[in-house]
Amino acid sequence: MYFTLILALDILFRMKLVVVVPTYNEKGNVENLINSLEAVFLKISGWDKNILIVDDNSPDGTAKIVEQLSKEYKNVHLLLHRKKSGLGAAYLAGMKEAFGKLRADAVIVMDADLSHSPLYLPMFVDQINKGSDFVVGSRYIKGGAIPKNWGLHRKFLSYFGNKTTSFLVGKKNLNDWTSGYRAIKKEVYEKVVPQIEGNKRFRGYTFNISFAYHVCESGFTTSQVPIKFTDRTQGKSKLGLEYLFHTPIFLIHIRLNKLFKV
Ligand SMILES: Nc1nc2c(ncn2[C@@H]2O[C@H](COP(=O)(O)OP(=O)(O)OP(=O)(O)O)[C@@H](O)[C@H]2O)c(=O)[nH]1
Ligand SMILES: [Mg+2]
Repeated sequence: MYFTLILALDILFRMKLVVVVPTYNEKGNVENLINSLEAVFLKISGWDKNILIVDDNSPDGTAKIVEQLSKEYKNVHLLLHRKKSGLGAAYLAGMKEAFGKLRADAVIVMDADLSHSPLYLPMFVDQINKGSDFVVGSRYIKGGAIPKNWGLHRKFLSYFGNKTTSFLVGKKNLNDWTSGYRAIKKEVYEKVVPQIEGNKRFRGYTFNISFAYHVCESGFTTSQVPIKFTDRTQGKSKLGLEYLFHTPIFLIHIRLNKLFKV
């Protein structure tokens, strides 16, 4: 009786975590990802753990695999869009569903291609438990890494892109502004999203930079955990060239705003 009561109270007061994963043509990765996440969930206590896949009607049938797995795992959810509308839109729709319908207290956003190892998940939850509002998986702090086999141009763009961003936005508390592996508390979502959702130009990498910038500007407690980013082995990258145009525009905009405020 006493044990049942404790169990009931535990379930009632447990915080809810939703891992939000945007997918487009990830049939070679999604099952592996979901199985790995379910295994890692067993190492995280005190949270009700869930997965939300946000698929843009991938032609390769990713959603079918997720639907099948959601019968096996009751904590797997699918948000299916009719057409491809970009990574930024998928993040926004995923967070809206997670914090709204699924009643999440915190969300962890990650890629489906296993470049973001599910094994790092407990580190993010640990930081949230310790009081962080926003946690970034960083490749540019001690213990983090980018793939050795990346071409020089990609290494250069990623490393100096992040350094330049830190300098231009005038914030030194984050080292990896473009990282798509992050934990976000509900308070952060509610404050930041109204500031950025109208701007359709900021998708993908620029979305991540502008989201992180507004988190820092709003005075939330941020922290970083080191991640070793690995290249995908299945499927193709959807990373386009849009960020080469949109990111500098965003950074110039922020810089000019700051100059005119002074
Ligand atoms: N729903 C949705 N997901 C997307 C879209 N574009 C990319 N994704 C997903 O977003 C995640 C990141 O995309 P990737 O193509 O891996 O991009 P990246 O990790 O920045 O680049 P790589 O290092 O080359 O893999 C993956 O899980 C993709 O399947 C989109 O338009 N809609
Ligand atoms: Mg990737």
